Amino acid sequence: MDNSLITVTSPLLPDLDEFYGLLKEIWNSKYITNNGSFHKQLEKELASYLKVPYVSLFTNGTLPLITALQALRVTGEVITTPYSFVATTHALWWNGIKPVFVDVDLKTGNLDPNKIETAITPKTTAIMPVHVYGKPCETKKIQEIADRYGLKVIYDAAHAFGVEVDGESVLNAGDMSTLSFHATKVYNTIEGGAMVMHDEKTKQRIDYLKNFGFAGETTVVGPGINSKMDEVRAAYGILNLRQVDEAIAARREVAVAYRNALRSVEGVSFFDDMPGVKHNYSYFPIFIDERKYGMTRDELYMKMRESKVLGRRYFYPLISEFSTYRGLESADPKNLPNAHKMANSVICLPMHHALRREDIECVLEQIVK
Ligand code: T4K
Repeated sequence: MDNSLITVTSPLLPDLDEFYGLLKEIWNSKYITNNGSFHKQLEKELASYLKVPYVSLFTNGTLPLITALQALRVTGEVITTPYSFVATTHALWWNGIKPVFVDVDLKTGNLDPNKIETAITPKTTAIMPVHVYGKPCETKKIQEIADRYGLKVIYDAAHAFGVEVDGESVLNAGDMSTLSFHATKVYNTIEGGAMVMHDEKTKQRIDYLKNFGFAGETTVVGPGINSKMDEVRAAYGILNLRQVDEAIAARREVAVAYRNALRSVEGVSFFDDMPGVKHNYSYFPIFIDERKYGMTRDELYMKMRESKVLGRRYFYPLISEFSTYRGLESADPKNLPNAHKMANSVICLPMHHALRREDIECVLEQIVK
């Protein structure tokens, strides 16, 4: 990759010598996948770091979503957000479930709990919200609705690694939460992901399901899939966990610099930290009001690209605009005004631990007039 590019993100990489040391251990053991010792160690270390009872590692962040829906026997219709990465809704489709899109709250970009109830039908079995950009959903309100209607709640927490509300992990909300450890995330295992659950029995069932449903050599307890993380990526993950706090602190510095410079720019808005929340600064979205800013979002986006500043329009287009989902009744733009507003005005600025002062200045030069 061209080193002069300022990309939206850059992977957190473990020290190569340390990684080599762990690779040697793997080579010597000749045990390279299927719940090996590094896999077990990383599950324990993550549960402790994330302050959650149980973690099951996966090979990416999409398969735990698909598997959670299977494990909870979710069917019929599921209420979800259109303002996310397409994997969220694809997980429903792969389970033969009809997605029902509900609009988001402009204050956070997350599913608006006040709009959930009108979308519930006799076929609704679950709610699948996303903590978009790592900003916590209104989990209490969502749980109240779920309890009232007997619905499951599965959080796509792909962006919410380490996020806490009043000292408690946001990953403990709902029936299950799923994480992505893709290279582009705050914490990565190259490709990877995880599911967080509340009890040992559920963890056992998920561990069976991610290994074809095998519970022992000759017993298959259900139609499982293969979504196991191997030893090499688990070892890489163990090393990255040791430096993730430092990386998040560096991201915070970037967020502070962006906010200080952008607060006075007319037509540009962004999210501030939420009270009581431990953020992970996984993304830094800005929203362009073209009438006040004097330039459209896409004009600014292209201008940035020409100067080698590669922001991204996460999440444009909305999931509800992709051909697979566009025909759904709930995908009607009239049903999703806030989501459309956000998708049509967003640019995620470069945000990662390795941005230098001069990179931040270069990004800001494109935006501050
Ligand atoms: N749910 C949500 C809410 C999600 O956001 C995601 C994934 C998922 C579920 C599914 O999780 P996974 O199955 O992916 O684990 C990226 C990621 O591929 C995807 O993981 C992520 N969300 C999504 C928001 O972003 P792209 O297509 O935008 O990534 P890409 O390849 O264009 O990379 C973006 C930039 O990052 C590049 O311009 C340069 C930099 N980069 C990227 C890679 C891969 C690097 O510097 N090094 C790298 O190795 O999808």
